[in-house]
Amino acid sequence: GKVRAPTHIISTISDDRGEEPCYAGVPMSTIVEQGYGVGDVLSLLWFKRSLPRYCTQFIEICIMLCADHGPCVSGAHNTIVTARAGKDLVSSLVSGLLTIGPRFGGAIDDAARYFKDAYDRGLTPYEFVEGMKKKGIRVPGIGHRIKSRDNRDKRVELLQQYAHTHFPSVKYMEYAVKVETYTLSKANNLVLNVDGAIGSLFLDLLAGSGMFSKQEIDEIVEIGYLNGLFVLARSIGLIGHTFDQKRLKQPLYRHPWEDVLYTK
Ligand code: Q5B
Repeated sequence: GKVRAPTHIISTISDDRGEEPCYAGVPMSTIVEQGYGVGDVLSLLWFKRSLPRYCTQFIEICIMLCADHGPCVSGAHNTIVTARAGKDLVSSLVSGLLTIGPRFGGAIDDAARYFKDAYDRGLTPYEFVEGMKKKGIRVPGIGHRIKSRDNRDKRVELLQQYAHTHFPSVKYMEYAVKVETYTLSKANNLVLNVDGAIGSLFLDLLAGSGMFSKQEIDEIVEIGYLNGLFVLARSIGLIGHTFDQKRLKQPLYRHPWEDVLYTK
């Protein structure tokens, strides 16, 4: 009989061999004709399934809310400096993306991991936060440079409002809010930040939608899908900053001497 040579690549999310490309088995004509949105496409390509409308709308809200946060944040700053050095779009974009990590925008996966572990183990916020402190780990999803108890992050409020209205359960988000109440008793800026809000609410989406098995949820959290939301979203803003600098014909950036402490 025929012997199939072993393939070098296995792929399960998309197929371009037929008349039209398919995302997780859904043909492009269906995607266009049925009015799928970016949230639906992301669900097909990342989770290999169609999710209910309230979930895909939540994903789209995350993308819109995280698309940009001004020129002063780490990512935009890198992109602006790179664009002003005369570099191309892709270089400017990736230079901004490379700042996304545990301190900036890339705390969503760890927030989901730690909040899930703490909630599932029944830890009180006190036990959780003090346990993290003993280990010398900052609580991912908590703290912000400019947001505080008196200057709340509107993005977090909008996500919470949406989830309260549409999600069947918000147990992880409520736990994150209890953690925030405790951390705010320590310092004014230890608020639940946008990473923490998305991390905890995505746990609620995964657990409450009935679309994922427990094993699948554990795998998603372990692999770490959720920083991808910030990377995807912020790419929109970083591309915008690149075009902005080019349009403004901004010269090479040089940081002022006065703003550097030269010391031995
Ligand atoms: N302390 C975000 O710190 C920041 C603590 C903490 C326990 C914490 C910090 C942090 C976890 C990572 C995280 C996402 C670095 C942030 C984002 C997107 C963004 C960005 C934008 C956008 C801010 C002062 C004292 C120290 C610390 C203690 C701080 N955080 N303790 N758990 N989580 N958070 N990142 O203000 O005793 O003096 O040593 O790492 O969730 O990135 O808009 O800018 O859309 O672009 O620099 O919103 O919170 O404070 O480092 O001087 O710390 O607070 O141990 O205590 P800061 P520091 P002590 S959202």
